[in-house]
Amino acid sequence: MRYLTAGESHGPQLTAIIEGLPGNLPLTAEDINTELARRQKGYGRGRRMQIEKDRCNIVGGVRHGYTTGAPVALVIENRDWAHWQKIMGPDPIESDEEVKRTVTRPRPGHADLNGAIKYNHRDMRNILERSSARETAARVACGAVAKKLLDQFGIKVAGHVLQIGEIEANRVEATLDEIRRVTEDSPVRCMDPEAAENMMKRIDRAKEEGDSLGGIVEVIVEGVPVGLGSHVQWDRKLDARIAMAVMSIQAFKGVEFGLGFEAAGRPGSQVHDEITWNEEMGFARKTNNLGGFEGGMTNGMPVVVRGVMKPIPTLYKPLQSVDIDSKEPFSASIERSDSCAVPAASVVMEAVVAWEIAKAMCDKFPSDHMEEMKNAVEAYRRYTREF
Ligand code: EPS
Repeated sequence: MRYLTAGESHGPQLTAIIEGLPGNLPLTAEDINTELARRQKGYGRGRRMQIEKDRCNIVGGVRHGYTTGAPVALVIENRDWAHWQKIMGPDPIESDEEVKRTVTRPRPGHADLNGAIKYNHRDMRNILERSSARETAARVACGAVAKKLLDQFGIKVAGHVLQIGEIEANRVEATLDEIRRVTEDSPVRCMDPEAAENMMKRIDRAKEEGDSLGGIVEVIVEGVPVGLGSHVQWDRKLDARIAMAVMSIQAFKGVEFGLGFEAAGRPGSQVHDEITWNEEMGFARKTNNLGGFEGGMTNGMPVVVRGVMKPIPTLYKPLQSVDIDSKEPFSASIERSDSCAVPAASVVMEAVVAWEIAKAMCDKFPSDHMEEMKNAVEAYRRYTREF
């Protein structure tokens, strides 16, 4: 199973094609739209989110509410395209025609300069339009399809925000359903209400100061069978694949599982999770310090993964850079931007983690249709319980 996305931030639309889904998976545009709406919320977003109201059109691979087994094609229109048609249109232009909103001043921390050098563009709009986090709408759409698949097997995914700027949330004991419910009502998708208030105040201050904020997001997946991924080859380790998926989210700079970096400071006796067994459940672990992975394989405990997002590079408080034409130093020009997109990133991270788990399920239980896959998963779950 794989997907590709295409489309620019201010182009006509985002497009995604998903290949390899089993037939007979129930799927509607509404399933996807619910997730798209979740991504659009969040304290700290800029004015663009008032323009967009993301809706997904399914334009291939689904008929009468079920996948057919053919590639699933998804389209999300950019409403803002109406204002950008001349600037972003695909047709050739006259050589003397002035191109509006040409970008020659790279933002520190953005893809602008590296991309311009790599692809030989004097207008960095050719880079920033695609590197923009607008693309995450397409990934959330694909993640919604993955969640729908996981749902068939009782596998649940939830994300929440642990930190924005220097404000850290206290750990709250909660079930996955509680996390889903509470974060949906929190403007910063945080389980700790006091920290949430402080996060919002901190975002207000960053906005006033023309600055931006990053943070930490945690995603938890429950109901995952033992043995997804494999220890036998480096690129089959599922934790490694999830790490790549998380790092591929725009602005993400770090990933950890379970205790993560904290494990470095503890002796082994306080890191490794003791093994238990009972008749009903089979094997389990007393704790989950390793975040659901041993040897690149799931161990049946919840997958717990955290991602670090850097602050968005588009700043109202300009940093120093150099114009690529004049080579003169300048203070970066001011562009419309979000001051904090960490709450939205929580939804994006859920999507990419869900995708990797769904893909690993399809790798382990290759099936042409859902009935076949359900039988295979059920038989395997029985086998693991009885092992
Ligand atoms: C983004 C800049 C802003 C964000 C955008 C990502 O857009 P604009 O340049 O149009 O103001 O709003 O995010 C989205 C459009 C989105 O859907 O998340 C950027 O440069 O990455």
